[in-house]
Amino acid sequence: MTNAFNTTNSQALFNAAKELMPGGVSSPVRAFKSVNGDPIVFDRVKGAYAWDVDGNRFIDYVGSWGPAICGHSHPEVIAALQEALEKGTSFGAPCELENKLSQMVIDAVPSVEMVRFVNSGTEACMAVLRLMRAFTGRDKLIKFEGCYHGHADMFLVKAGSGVATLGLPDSPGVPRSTTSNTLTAPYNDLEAVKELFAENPDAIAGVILEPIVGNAGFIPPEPGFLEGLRELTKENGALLVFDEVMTGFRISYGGAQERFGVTPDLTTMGKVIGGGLPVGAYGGRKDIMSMVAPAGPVYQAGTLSGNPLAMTAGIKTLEILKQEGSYERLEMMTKKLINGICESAQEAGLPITGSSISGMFGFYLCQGPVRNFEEAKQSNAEYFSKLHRAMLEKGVYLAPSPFEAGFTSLAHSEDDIDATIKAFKECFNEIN
Ligand code: HOZ
Repeated sequence: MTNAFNTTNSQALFNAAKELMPGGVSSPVRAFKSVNGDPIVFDRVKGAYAWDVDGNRFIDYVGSWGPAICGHSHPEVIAALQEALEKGTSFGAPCELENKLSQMVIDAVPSVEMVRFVNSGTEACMAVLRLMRAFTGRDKLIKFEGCYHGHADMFLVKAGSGVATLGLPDSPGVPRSTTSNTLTAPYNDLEAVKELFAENPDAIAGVILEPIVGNAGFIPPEPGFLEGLRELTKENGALLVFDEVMTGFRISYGGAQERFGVTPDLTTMGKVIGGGLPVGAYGGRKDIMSMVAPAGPVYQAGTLSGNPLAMTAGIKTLEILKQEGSYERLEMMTKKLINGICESAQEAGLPITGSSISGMFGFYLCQGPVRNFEEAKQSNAEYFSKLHRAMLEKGVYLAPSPFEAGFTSLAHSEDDIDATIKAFKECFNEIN
């Protein structure tokens, strides 16, 4: 951490970027719009840290929005990538590494009997929806308010992440005809889902959700919610899809479905399985996945899908995670962090509610409980904005939005956690 917080170079680069790219960025949330500031331009990342172009060092709790679970630029991942690079960056043809990563995913994730690799979580969710519809012969879909399944048209209804961060209404450019089949319910509300099934008999292809919400802040499922959805979908001949883009290989090696013991029909993944390179995947029951082209008629394709670099980074990352004690460490460190944050806020007389599961956490600056997106919106956005800036100045990089989960990694040390809690404590006492 440096003493003088100077962001001259970041500001100059961001000003130039605004003329070159919409909003100066390649993806909206990182533009810092909801925290009333200009973004920090990164220069390099290593372990638990990020350095900006002005030489400031930050303890990083964004972790490239999830993939950096082993710590940034893990030496084993980098070494494996360097070796793979010598053999070429993209084959556009089958490669052995795809078999290896597929097998690892199938062995790990309870619902996955077959898998298809794509290049992002958005792609995985788009493809899975087509597959749900083809398999059931139905068009309608249930999603939850504040859940985010990428930026494809049919999911941009009451979506989380950047849509929630920027307070956007459902996006212009999305035809009503595309979203008319998207039904929404509040998260953790089984009665609402029951009603939707009753109102739309034999019309709903399936239910998709983040088994732990990470795109409206951090909202765990209430006991019985996931189990209830499993029963309801079965009763109504619909499919259950877990979007584990954030939670896959993060909540446990087998994802949230392993942790909660509820097995969906299909699962989407991304982030961690790419080990920092662009990868998404979808998988599930063999009878459903066998409908995907060329095994079956449901079309989906991608030039760079399954490329050797992405497969290599994914394989190495999973190998590291599989080592004994990884998830226990993530659980323990993250719990210590969130407890420290909440206690510091309470000591300063601030309302707060927060929680963590494995290496994922979040807090809301309100009394709580927060069980759904409406309740998440009660968090004090103005205070969060000041807190975000003050934490940056103390060398801690938090997601620049109250509607994004935080991520820890195996590289975060006790000292990092202690330093972060100390910084929070100071900020809570300084900000009024
Ligand atoms: N979907 C990512 C967060 N959940 C995007 C972050 C960004 O805009 O940079």
